[in-house]
Amino acid sequence: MAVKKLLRSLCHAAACVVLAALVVAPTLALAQQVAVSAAWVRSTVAGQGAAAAYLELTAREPARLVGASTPLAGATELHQMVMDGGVMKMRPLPFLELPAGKTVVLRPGSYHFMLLELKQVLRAGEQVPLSLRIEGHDKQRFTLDVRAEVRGVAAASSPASGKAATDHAHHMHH
Ligand SMILES: [Cu+2]
Repeated sequence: MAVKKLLRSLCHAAACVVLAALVVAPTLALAQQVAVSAAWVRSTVAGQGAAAAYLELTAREPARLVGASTPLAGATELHQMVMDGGVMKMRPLPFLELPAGKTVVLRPGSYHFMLLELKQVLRAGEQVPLSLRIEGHDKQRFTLDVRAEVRGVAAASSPASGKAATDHAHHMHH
């Protein structure tokens, strides 16, 4: 029994070392290939279930922004604002291309992350941890951790509550 247990733990240790070599080392190198700046999230009021997040990315090598997550939201979606019959609407995007050397800006009225199922009110001045998922040109994915500052902006002042209001707030942000 003891030998079997020891073998199993050795196997796990070996697997960990291999994983660390395969995943962690390239991740550190890859993370330096994309610079993130000006990250911010719109503040919310009590009962509001969604908030938009914005930031700027500059990739050294061609890459793709494929998603994000934060412990403060149940889900995070990448969105794009589009004109549809004269009305601005937003739609989910599977990814956003990050051309080499070009700064891609997520800003109000354009690309943004939508933080959904918010677990708390986001007050101006607070920080929201965001984990950005990026896919390198070699299809290897890695995570970039950034902190977004919560900013109070007039458009975020609509009072809202409940599920219906969450959807309402979702659209009020744009
Ligand atoms: Cu949106």
